[in-house]
Amino acid sequence: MSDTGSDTKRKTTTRLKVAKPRLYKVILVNDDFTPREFVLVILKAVFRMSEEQGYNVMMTAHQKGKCVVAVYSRDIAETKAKEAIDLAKQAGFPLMFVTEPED
Ligand code: NFA
Repeated sequence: MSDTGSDTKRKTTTRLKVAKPRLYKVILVNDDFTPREFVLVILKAVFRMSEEQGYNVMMTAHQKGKCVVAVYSRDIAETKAKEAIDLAKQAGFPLMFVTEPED
């Protein structure tokens, strides 16, 4: 006799989709106090930007109020933003970075 009892029957349902982890933008916020050259140092050191990339991001924030620096997993985005803010604070500047999820 065939046995289809619950003790031997296997579960065959599968999940069709697993949500992808959301990515987060790190955004540089302009202020009136942090020197341009210091912003550039931070962008190069923390976000591994070239002189040219860093200059363009710094100037965009300077002129428009803010600029997306890069996109990372939530953990990396928050860690890098905090590192950058802490370095600025140690140097006596109010430089600010914020993170927000990508659409
Ligand atoms: N606005 C700052 C200045 O004129 C430079 C700056 C750029 C600060 C981008 C913060 C972000 N010294």
